[in-house]
Amino acid sequence: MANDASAVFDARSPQSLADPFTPPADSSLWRKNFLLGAATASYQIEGAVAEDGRLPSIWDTFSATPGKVLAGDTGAVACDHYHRWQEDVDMLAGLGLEAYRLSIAWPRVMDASGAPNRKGLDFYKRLLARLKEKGIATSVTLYHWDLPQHLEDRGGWLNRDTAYRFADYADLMSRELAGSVDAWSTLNEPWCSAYLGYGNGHHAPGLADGRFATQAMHHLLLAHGLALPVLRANDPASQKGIVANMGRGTANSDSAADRRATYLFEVQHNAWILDPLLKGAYPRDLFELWPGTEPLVLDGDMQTIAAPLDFLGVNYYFRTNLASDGAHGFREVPPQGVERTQMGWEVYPDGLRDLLTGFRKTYANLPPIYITENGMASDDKVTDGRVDDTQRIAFLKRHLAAVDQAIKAGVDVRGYFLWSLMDNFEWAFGYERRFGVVHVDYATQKRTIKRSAELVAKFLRERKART
Ligand code: IFM
Repeated sequence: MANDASAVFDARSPQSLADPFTPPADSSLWRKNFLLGAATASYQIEGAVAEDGRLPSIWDTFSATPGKVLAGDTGAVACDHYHRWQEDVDMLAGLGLEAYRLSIAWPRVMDASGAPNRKGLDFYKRLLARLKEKGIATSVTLYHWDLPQHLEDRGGWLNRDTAYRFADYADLMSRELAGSVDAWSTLNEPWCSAYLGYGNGHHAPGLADGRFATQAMHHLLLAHGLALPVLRANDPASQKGIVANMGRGTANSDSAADRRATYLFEVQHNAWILDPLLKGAYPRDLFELWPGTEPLVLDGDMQTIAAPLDFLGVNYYFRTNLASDGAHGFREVPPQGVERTQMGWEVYPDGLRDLLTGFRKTYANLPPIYITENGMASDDKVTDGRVDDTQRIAFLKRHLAAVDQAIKAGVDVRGYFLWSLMDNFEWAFGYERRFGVVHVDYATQKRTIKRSAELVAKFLRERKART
């Protein structure tokens, strides 16, 4: 296998000049059953935070707290998708995207007593019906970080009861939306909810204690495990899974200490989530890294968490280069002279391939995989009505080549979702960081299709024409 996924893209070749995106003829991406779509999340695009009975979420509270989000941005208006959803679905369809991954705002669809909020539910019913009408497959995430604030007021993910409230929410949603969802994901990126939300405080609710992080993770995973059988019972025809952000570590040197540090980094980012889901136990090395943080686990919890999955959603963005910290942990050693994105994240497509092939070796029961997020932020500007996002085009091409390599190495990858359909509220970075393949002018809410999206659309048209 080539060592560098970028090797398949030679920017100087005549083919690349004509079309810097279209995958080579032998790429598995030409398979018509490889799903190509785009993803978003409720708080990042919907806006309308106080409309039609929506309750406050932890991100409303956090973003309203001075100093938490760049430039004091909030999701109050975001991309105004709550009002512009028809135009946005038309845009997805116009691009020929085959699938759309969206999330439901829990505080929009349930009141504090657990009763349904009909107006909020109707919004998602209309949206999903329209997607179906357009022939776009629907991948729905139940929890993409917007926990109702009233649940946080009772301890949030530190309170075991939140896991049971989540199962009630999953029950309501899967009864109401049965038949209109192709794939349900329980959680998006529990690592971020637990570690950034409760471990270091960079995300809502902004708490910072290592013991909180592991306990919050346990309750998140328990919530997932409790929701799965509910989803299966209410909506048997759909696929059920979970979405996790996975971290690729590389060792700064070949020393045993640096290799051990890299291993521990991946335990903290990947095995912390995948071991309970796929092996029914937390990795013991996690508690070597974070002594004294073992969560309270009740009898039966691990069996609940390890219920079989129909798919695993993998979100991938960059790698982290690591060395030993001289004690029992790791420290980051940022490589010099490498390509980076607007986030400062290194462009490293090989990491995606290596993670996928590594998971296949580690987990005998690895379910089929969807790349549920991959993409990059750049400081895109509209010039003469166009956005030429050259760096993103090469980024996407190279990461899709890495996916193709993983498939050829035997990993069952079924699809890929661009993060994101459109520029949106990038959490603690507000609106400055633009991840979309569609540009959003936040003053006018005008959407402008970027060159990357045009090229993805061109490829999809060509693929369709061949079948
Ligand atoms: O915008 C986020 C998304 O909500 C979760 N995954 C990572 C993306 C980029 O940071």
